[in-house]
Order: sequence, then structure tokens, then C-alpha cells
Amino acid sequence: MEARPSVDDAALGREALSVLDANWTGAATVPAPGLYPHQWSLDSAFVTIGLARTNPERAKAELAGLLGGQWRTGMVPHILFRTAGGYFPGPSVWRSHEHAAAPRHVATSGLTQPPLQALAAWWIWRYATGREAADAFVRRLYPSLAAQHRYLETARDLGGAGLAAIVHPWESGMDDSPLWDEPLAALPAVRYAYHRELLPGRHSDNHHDRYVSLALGYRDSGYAPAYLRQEHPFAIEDPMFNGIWLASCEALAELAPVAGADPRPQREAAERIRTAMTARLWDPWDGLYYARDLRTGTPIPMASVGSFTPLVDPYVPTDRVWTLVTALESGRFMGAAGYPVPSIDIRAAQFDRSRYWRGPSWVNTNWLLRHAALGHGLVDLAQALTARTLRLVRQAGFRECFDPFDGSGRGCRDFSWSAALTLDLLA
Ligand code: 2M8
Repeated sequence: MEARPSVDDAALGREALSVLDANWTGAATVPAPGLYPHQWSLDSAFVTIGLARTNPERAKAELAGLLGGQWRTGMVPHILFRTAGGYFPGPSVWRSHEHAAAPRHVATSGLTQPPLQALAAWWIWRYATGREAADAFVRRLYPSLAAQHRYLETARDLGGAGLAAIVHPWESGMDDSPLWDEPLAALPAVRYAYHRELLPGRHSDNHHDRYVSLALGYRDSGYAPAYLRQEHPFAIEDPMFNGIWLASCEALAELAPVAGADPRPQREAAERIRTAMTARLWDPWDGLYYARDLRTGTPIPMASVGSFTPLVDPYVPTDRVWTLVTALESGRFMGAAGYPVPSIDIRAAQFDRSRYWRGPSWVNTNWLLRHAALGHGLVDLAQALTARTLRLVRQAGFRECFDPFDGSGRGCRDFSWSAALTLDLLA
């Protein structure tokens, strides 16, 4: 465990703000200097939430800037290339400028990430001190957020049951999770020549070649929804992605009256997702939500932190909440690890305490589960998640992720969502 002098709440908050200042490009907050030198949509949504109370103007700029990169299809890209910083795959791979629906002023990727943006907009609105300005902000962003949800409903309901499918591990927010090992292994072996030195270094070459091949196949189809439906070999209904979408639909329904819009379509979408998650992703025997592989038509029966994130829906039935919380607090997750919440079941053969989404604990998933716990009135669980997450960043700094047993930092330093969500936990 790295030793750090103990810091009080005020000093921790100041440190978090200075990380976010250093990672601000003038138009967006990059996830971390060096490794991630552009704007990522999931990271930006968490940064927005973290800054909503301490620096609302920057929170608004972050979210509005991200939505400025939205495609005319409604798709919010997972990366907006904001700097000259090297990252693979960069603009020359995605070639967004060749697509009529992509924005002209910024190059983007062609994939998306969990749609947390409406929840982030609601976070800004609910904590705003100036009502008029907050309402005006919601009126400005509402059409983009509604279009994002429409895109998921139309282009991404590949299973036809009301859930959005991810078409690449990068869309999950948990890119190297062992959840995707089997669907990736089922893809044909390929080998590409590319700038391996620019890769984050967390994946085997084997996996990376498949990541690139999935991205190129989709790109070469012209990012066509019909290609995703009929040919694309990777399509998964993921509980974390859909749980976040559900929460964003509810948030958008709350914001609809502010924007003079009808909340019913968002409430109906939330209900469709809720029903479909129960029918397709909930495993009543194991008492967990599992991802579902649409190409094999079977669940991926591996317990991950994503198995619990559907709890962000306050309407999950009480008996299911208790089943999930029992598993979460068991020796498979929080019970054995001193520093919650391991990204994968500690007892799984693939669990690796130091490799990104294959075992370590993350501030963003802890925050989501804390938010979920508060929605269900589980105050003790929320307090435990808050206290132990703050202990992690106090001891190891704003690292990308953490060893769940000894709390030592893993991945990048000065990681934006770890800093931003610390601000929210301290508020
Ligand atoms: C990680 O994903 C990127 C690909 O998008 C990567 O591995 O290079 C994930 O942790 C993802 O959730 C995150 O948004 C991104 C930037 O922090 O890094």
C-alpha cells in the first residue's frame, strides 16, 4: 500500500479540483494526462456529476461540449478527439468525417458508451442554485438527450425486446472485463499492423486485434444499423449499460416538464427496459443480473459489478434488492475485499486483483452503487461505500482503479472521474 500523509476533507477536495483543472483542455476534461488525451463520453458524464455542485458552470460546459459531438443519428460518440495527443485507435481509424451524420468541427469515434448523460444533466439541474439558468440549460440540452435515447431505442435494440445492445467491449465502459472473453474468442483470429505503443497496454494482442477488427467491420459498413442487426458478430445486452440507460430515462422524464416536453415517452422507455431486464437479464436462480450474448442467444453467467448496477432503478422489487445486496455484501464481492467493489467475483477463475476491469475496484462503479443504495433507502450500505471509497483515494490518490484487497492504486494517476466523484462523495 502506498503511504500518503493523511488528508482532511477540505484538502482532499482541493486536490480533486486541482486534478480536474490540470485535465481541462479548455473545452473538455480528459480522463488522464498521457494515456487518455481526449474526451470520453462516460468519463465526461461522471465529471459533470462531480462538478455539478462545486463548479456548475464547468459542469455545464463539459456536458454541452460532449453533446456538441453528437451525430445526427442521435449517437453520442465514446471519444471526441480534442487534442493532438496520440491514442489508438485515433481519427484516422474511425474516419468520422467521411460520415454524413458526424459533426464537422471535431473528429469522433463511431461507437458509444453507457448513456449516463441525462442523469448528469439532472444532477446539474437538481443542485443548481440559480433556477432560471438551470432551466434554460435543460431546455437547451433536452433535444440532444432525447435524440440519444431515440437512437438507442431504434438503432440498438438488436434483440427486439427493448434493451440496447453493445456492439464492442469499448461500449461497455468495462473494456477488458472477462465478461467479453468468450464472445471475443468466438471471433475469427486476425492480425493487424498498428501502433501498439499507443495502446493502453491492458489487453493481450489477441484481444486487441479482435477489438480493431470489430471496429473496422462496423466502420466499413458506414456505421449502418442494418449491418449491426444482420452481420456484426458482437452484440450483447449488458445490465450495466441498460441499468444506466433506465436511470437516464427516468432523469429525462423528470426534466421533460422543464423543457416543455412530454415525460411519457421517457417513462414508457424506462418501463420497457425494466421489463426486458427482468425477462432477459435477471437470473432468479443465481440471484444476479447477467449479460446476454445475442449472437449465441445465451447468458454470460459471470458475476461482475455490473450484475448489481440495475439497482440504480428504485423500482427494482424489494425481494430482488435483498437478494442482490446479499450477494454484493458476500465474500464474493464486498465481504472479502477491504476496498469495494471488485469489478469481478473474487472467486471467479478470471479474477485478477491488479488488471483493470478484471478485478480491481473503481470509484465510478462504487459511486453508481452508492447512488443505487440511497435510492432504496439502504443508508448503511451507502455509508460503507462512501467511507471506503474515500479511504481509497485518501490513501492512494486519484488513481484509475485500486487493488480491492490492499487498496493500492492501479492504472493512471490523476484520473478525472476518481477526482470528480470524490467531490460528489464529499458534498
Ligand atoms: C477505458 O476504455 C478505453 C477505451 O474506450 C481504453 O481502454 O483505452 C475504460 O475504462 C472506459 O470505461 C473509460 O471510459 C476509458 C477512459 O477512461 O478507458
